[in-house]
Amino acid sequence: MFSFFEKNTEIPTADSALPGRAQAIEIDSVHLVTGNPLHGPWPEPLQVACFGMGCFWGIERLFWGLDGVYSTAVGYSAGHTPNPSYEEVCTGMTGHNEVVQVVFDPTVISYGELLKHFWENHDPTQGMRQGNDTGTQYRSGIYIHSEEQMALAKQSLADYQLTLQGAGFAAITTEILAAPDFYYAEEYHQQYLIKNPGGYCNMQGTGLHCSIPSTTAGDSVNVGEGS
Ligand code: MHO
Repeated sequence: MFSFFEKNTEIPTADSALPGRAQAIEIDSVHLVTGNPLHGPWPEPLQVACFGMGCFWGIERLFWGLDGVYSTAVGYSAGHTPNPSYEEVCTGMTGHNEVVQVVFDPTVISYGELLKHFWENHDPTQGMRQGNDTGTQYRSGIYIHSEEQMALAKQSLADYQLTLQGAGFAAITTEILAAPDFYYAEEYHQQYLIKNPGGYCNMQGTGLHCSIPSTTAGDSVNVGEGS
């Protein structure tokens, strides 16, 4: 549909972004794979992580398959437009990224382990693109929910940058932001690859190993400072 045009590679300003709407998209309440709720509030000790790694269909499947992951959902985040539609996100005029919200039990899988899966399953050096998918909605992003997540994200970025550099890759373009609003994507996008077995999956890593980050107690970081 957009093949004759260069897809937008600049995030619009809040003023130039599409206006969106107050009404949230309604989606089913139960995850088709885990059987758990798609919406919070989440019982203790569950925590929330959020990642942008390109087209969200394959990325959601990656995370729902991990031990300790309670629920996942796909949505739009890190842009300006409230409650956007997929078509609006595809215009590049919402500023949103395609993201996966991961609800996990940290006593079974750590945030550091989720980060390892994040880095190893996409190419974080591609800017406003992931493989064949081009545009600001395919950028690499980590949207953190706590200072601990921020510290681990920054540490793992620095470590993985060295690994990538050693293999001849360019600089990491991943954005690390204090979790912006998360808007659920339309029902047909939720657990898409269960509804459409054999459907499009553009998940491709660099093939380079990432070690699991660990922070020392007392690390002090500024949430929202960026990477
Ligand atoms: N190239 C894919 C991307 C889908 S994804 C949800 C398509 O246009 O169908 O961005």
